[in-house]
Amino acid sequence: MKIVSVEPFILHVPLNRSSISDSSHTITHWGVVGVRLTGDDGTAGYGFTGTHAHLASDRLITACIRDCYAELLVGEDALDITRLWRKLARFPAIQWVGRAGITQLALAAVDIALWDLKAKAAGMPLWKLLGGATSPELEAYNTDIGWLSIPVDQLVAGSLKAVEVDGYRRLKLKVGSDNIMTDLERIAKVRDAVGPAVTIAVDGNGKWDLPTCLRFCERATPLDLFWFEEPLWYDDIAGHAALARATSIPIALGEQLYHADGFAGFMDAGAVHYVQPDVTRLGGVSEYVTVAEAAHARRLPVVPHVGDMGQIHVHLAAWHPATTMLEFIPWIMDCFVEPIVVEGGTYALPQMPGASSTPTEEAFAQFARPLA
Ligand code: 0YR
Ligand code: MG
Repeated sequence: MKIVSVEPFILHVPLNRSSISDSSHTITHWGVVGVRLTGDDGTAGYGFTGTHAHLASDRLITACIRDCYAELLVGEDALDITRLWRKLARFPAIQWVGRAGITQLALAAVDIALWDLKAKAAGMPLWKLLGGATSPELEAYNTDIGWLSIPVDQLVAGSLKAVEVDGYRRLKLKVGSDNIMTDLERIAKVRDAVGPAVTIAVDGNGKWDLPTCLRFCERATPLDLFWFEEPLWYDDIAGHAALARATSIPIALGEQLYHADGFAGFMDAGAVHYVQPDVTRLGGVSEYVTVAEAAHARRLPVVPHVGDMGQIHVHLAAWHPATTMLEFIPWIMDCFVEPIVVEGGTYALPQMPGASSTPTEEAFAQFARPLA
């Protein structure tokens, strides 16, 4: 199937409340920044990365697709994904200015669109094409109840509702306040409310330094935290290794890493226990698989971060044997032809051909932003 057109797009989708904050970001919209690749038989493949809906930087991503990658794709066979990925990722002049950041996010959008096309051409959902589902049950953990911007009474009420009404058995709470006692009190109140059987992970989004994390972990240990995510600056392998040695709380990270090499560094240093690759940042499915396999070879669990809000990761998670749970944030699901479905705290398997990455016509009509 020859690629005949490469059309980037930007959608800015409003969140389910006016804004949310973690320790490092405050956002009002989620950015779905991607590309439609059309084959000569008329099939369209869609891929996208996830952003904080900042129009100027989103346009750098679509400009990279339009001005750098498009001419490398048009006329090529869309099914030769491995070769095409290398053609784009290793194109000397682009690699020189890129390799991480904008060019890698743009590459992820293209690669996911290629996999969507391939799965559509094969007439099966991506998880089936990759090898079939191995998780008997893909558990969802709820991040959307736990933003740092949620006042503590609402945090407790939302956690209780997620457990008692919606059936979640796993929650994640944001931490990273100026005073660790604020965070400890918030977690303790949730723990009191939901009881010992519900797992509670926390996510620092890279805000604190090592001494702060050490103090926090010592005081948080009785709260039985499932993991401490991004406790320190994203690339600090030695710091995470030191923290991992000092605490019994498992370390999770990976959402800000661009390559398998970074993951290998953390794993070799014993600095990560829950490995969190994100296909929308790693340049696409092939690099994601490299990370998942490297983790699996070390028998570490893989729990992807959902820059795509789970649309594509549900396929990767259902397929890959190192993954038995997946983050859930319900921000953009209404924008897709086949939205993710979570019931009773469990993800449903997608059934339509493709990667569940096709936005609806209504989503384009409502949320598309101009590329220039
Ligand atoms: C909001 N999930 C995360 C969101 C999320 C961030 O800034 O992007 O909290 O990516 O850390 O685990
Ligand atoms: Mg996180």
